[in-house]
Amino acid sequence: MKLIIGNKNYSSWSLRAWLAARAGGFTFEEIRIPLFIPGSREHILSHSPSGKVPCLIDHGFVVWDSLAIGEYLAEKNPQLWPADASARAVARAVSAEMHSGFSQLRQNMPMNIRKDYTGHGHSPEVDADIARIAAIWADCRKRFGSAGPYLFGEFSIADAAFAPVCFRFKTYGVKLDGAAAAYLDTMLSNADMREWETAALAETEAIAAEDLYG
Ligand SMILES: N[C@@H](CCC(=O)N[C@@H](CS)C(=O)NCC(=O)O)C(=O)O
Repeated sequence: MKLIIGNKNYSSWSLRAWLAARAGGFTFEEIRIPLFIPGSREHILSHSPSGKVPCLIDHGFVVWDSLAIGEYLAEKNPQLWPADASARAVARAVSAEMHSGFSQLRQNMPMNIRKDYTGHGHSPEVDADIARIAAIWADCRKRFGSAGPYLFGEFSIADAAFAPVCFRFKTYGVKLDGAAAAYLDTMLSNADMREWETAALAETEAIAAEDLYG
C-alpha cells in the first residue's frame, strides 16, 4: 500500500488516514507531497483523482477521502471500528460529525503543530464547537470507553477523526476538564501521534495562509 499525504504540520485530513493505517497494523509506503507550492497540485493529481490528500493506493487500486480510506481499511481489519453494533453506530456518527462539521473551529484554529497560538482563534461560534467536541468525548468515554483509554475503549477510526483537533487544542492552548481533558492527554501521548508530531516539527515548509496568527 501507498498513502499519499500532505505536510505533517498542516494536513489534518492526512493525519486521520495515516493514524487509521497505523492503528490497523498495515504496512504502507508514505509519499509526502508538500502542499501549495508550485507543482504540488499536479503531483497530487498524478495519484489522487480529487486533487486532494490523503489518497490510498492498494496494489494500484485508488481510494481517496479520509473517511473512505478509513472504511476501506476497516473492511480489511474490522477492529478499526468498535465490535459492539451500538458503539459502532455512535463511532460512525461522531466521525461523520467531525468530517462534515465544526467549520468555525477549522477556519479559526487550523492545525499547525509547530506553532504556539495560545489564546488565539476564539469566538462564541468557535467556543460552541469546542464545547460540543468536549461533550462528545466525555459522552463516548462514559458510555463506551470502559475497555481502554480511547473514545470507544480501543483506538478506533473515531479517535483518528478527532486527532487533528487534539493537536489544535494543544496549539491554541484550549483548556478542557474532566474526561475530555484526560482523553486529550491520552491522544497527545499516543505513540503514533508523537511520531507524527516529531516529523511535523522537523518540517520547514511554511504555508502563509495557514499561519494565521504570526
Ligand atoms: N474531505 C477530504 C478533504 C481532503 C482535503 O481537503 N485535503 C487537503 C489537505 S488537508 C488538500 O489536499 N488540499 C490541497 C488542495 O486543495 O490543493 C478528506 O477527508 O480526505
